[in-house]
Amino acid sequence: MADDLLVTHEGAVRVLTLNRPDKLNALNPALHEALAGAFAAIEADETVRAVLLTGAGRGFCAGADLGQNIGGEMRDLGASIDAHYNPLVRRMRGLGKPVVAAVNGVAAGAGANLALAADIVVACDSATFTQAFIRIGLMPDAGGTFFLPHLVGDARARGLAMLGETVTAREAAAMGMIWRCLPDAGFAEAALALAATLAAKPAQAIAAMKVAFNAAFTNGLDAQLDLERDLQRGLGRTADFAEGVRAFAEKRPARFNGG
Ligand code: T3D
Repeated sequence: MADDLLVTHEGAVRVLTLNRPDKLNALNPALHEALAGAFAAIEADETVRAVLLTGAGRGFCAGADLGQNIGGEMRDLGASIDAHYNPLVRRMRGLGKPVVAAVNGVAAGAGANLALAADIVVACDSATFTQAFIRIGLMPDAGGTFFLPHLVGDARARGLAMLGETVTAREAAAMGMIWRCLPDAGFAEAALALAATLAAKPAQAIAAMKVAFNAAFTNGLDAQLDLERDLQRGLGRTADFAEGVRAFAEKRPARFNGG
């Protein structure tokens, strides 16, 4: 259903709101299709400079919809991961624009890892994160076993995954799982302001950073130094770099246009 995902435009920010609040925005095939379509449109639209992903109601996302016969004997979870979860995570990480996850409530299972696939994760005080998979006999997917050790270290990653305990947004911020925990009051506005701030940054520099940070997960230092050199060489030829240096010399705020 088209309404499973609300797509709105706030200046240069495309806001994607998971909208199945009675199911804590659990992911079903229709919602996955809508997300895939929305991200494809964002990729193609030069006017979109940042993405804000959030949830309607009291949840961010409770992972896979368990009402869709997910435990059925004949269900191939690998096929569903291939069709939906892995392309979504790859798309978010590969997108040359910043993605902010605004975790407005419960984030469980693949819902938690969907948030961690964003570039910057903020969560409100009352939000929680649960690697709920173990509770139903599964292991983390949607990049969880990749993102978690990098974010919080191997020891905590294993504890979170194997015990399936819930951590508060404050705890998540303290252990480096997310960027910041923000007050409940005014959370949506604060998250949008953060996305708008990112949208106003030099777009090519942000895109280059995504390439570099993605590669850093697998590169050694030498390869990473070479990659930084190549990316910076490209950025040194951009209009935004010229404008940034000019603005510095003229002691005024820079006006970046993405060029
Ligand atoms: O093929 C594939 O798709 C494989 C991929 C798998 C990836 C995964 O994500 S596996 C993990 C799936 N998610 C979970 O196991 C989490 C299930 N949900 C919960 O454990 C709890 O709901 C929460 C801890 C997230 C929140 O608990 P609470 O007490 O705040 O809320 P609740 O009362 O449990 O849930 C509220 C409603 O949302 C409720 O519906 P009702 O009874 O009011 O009609 C509940 O059934 C529904 N809901 C919550 N999570 C899901 C869900 N409905 C469908 N699917 C869900 N995942």
